[in-house]
Amino acid sequence: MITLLDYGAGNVRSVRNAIKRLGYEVTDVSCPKDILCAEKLIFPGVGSFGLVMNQLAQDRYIDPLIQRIQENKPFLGICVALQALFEGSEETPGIAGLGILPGQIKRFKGGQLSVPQIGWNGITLHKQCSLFGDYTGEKFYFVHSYHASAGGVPGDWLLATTDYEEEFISGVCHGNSAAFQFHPEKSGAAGLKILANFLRNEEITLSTAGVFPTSIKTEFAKRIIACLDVRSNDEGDLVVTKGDQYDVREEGTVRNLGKPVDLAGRYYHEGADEITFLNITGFRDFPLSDQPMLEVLKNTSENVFVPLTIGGGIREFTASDGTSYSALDVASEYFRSGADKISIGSDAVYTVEQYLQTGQKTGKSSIEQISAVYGAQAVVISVDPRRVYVSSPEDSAHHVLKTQIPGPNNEQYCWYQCTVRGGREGRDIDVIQLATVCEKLGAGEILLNCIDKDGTNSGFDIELINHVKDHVSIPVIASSGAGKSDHFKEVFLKTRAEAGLAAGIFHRQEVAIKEVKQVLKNNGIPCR
Ligand code: 1PR
Repeated sequence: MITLLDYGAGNVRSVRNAIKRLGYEVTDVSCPKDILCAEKLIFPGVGSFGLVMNQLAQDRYIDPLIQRIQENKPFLGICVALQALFEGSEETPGIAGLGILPGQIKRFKGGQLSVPQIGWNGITLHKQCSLFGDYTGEKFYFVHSYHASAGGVPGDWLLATTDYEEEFISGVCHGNSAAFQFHPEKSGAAGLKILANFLRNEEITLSTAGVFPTSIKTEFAKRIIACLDVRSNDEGDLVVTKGDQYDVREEGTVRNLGKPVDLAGRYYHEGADEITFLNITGFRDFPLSDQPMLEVLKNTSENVFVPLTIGGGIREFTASDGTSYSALDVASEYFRSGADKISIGSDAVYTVEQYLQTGQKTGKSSIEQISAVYGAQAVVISVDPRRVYVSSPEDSAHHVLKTQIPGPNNEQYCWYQCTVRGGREGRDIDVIQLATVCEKLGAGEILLNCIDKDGTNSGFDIELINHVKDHVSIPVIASSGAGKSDHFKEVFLKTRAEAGLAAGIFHRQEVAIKEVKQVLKNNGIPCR
């Protein structure tokens, strides 16, 4: 029986699912005594440092946690739970951590690489640890803006470090207590192996016999994401569909490219680094009454151990019985059902329009509310822009760029207009306004679609991606237009996008994910 410290924030369903998948029962901590009595305790830290520490204090869990670790009882901390072992964090100054390890958690400075770090990275082991078995350089999934600096951790705790422009602590271990900055439950087979070793063995063993630190270079990987646009077809079944420039109907009927749970499972086994579901009719159907979509998420998270993003319909809503739901309520239900990140489309556009009128943050927008509770890294903005050609930069008040792809009347300039309601309605706001304000409001990542390119198989819109990347410091996912493996190579060689997303070529089995990865490897582009 494994005990889980779930204090109700974020996605702990995936940890639960991973434990169950490995054949163990899970019980929850319900009082301070459970922390001391648990045979094995897993603490999946989700949310901000302050939120975690305040919740632990409120539940009177701080002293038993410290006591458990001091008494050397099996303990595994994940992500913010590693950070909580330290004295405090720049994320929430003035709030004390558990103080088992010295020093403060710091924010990544950011430079060439985006903050948060979202994606797969390797580790350098500083000793042999039974949790890893024979480590041969597998990558693990990280998602964080704050980190413990390498150097400050006592040698008897130091287990693993990772480079992300600066070297940080990715693993600590002392006696039977271990904690990782990465998410084993989201790191595919490599992560499940760590969890299995923790669950199976009575004790964690450490040894410095051998050559340490290991010489394996840690390298941040470019992600390949499979995207599933989901909606009900005319028979009422939830299907994966795919449009051409957002038109998902063929001869009047909604294209059916397969069942969402089956396809997601297939992509996981084929090596997708992440899976995104977009509920493409979410703008008109209220997601919380869309139980089949929530079931899709729940069922997928039982079998898929890489990050899951879900978008569609994240906004406030008043149901027919008069009950009001905030965007945070909708997002929370998605997180509880297994999502690691949520993606906001139309509502982000309306939020930015309002912000541009006043220049004031209200704290009430979906982006701000969800980011405050779940962290910036959990909030993706899905942008649906289309090109608007102009003859000269003076012809528009928007962010205009000179393009190598002239317009129908040989125009040499264009700007990218944001749309809402699945591309049906253009708004007077450009992609740079949208991306920069969303970053300011607390978004952690941009999913950059392109209506002109969607479904065309003609390659990503390199100009658009560079245009956005030049204006934001959060990660950008390049989306729309992939037609062959070389398009991923092109996007990673010509832009600084952190991830490439595709739908049609994967659904139609024209290109396999492992083929894409092989092309990246052959061209020296790091990938998992
Ligand atoms: O506005 O918050 O309810 O979110 C709705 C979400 O649904 C948005 O993220 C929006 O992008 C998406 N969406 C709405 N309508 C459509 C449609 O296709 N009719 N799909 C749609 C957007 C675009 C990509 C696609 C890539 C790759 N799909 O996600 O997967 O373009 O395609 P490709 O590789 O085949 O070229 P809200």
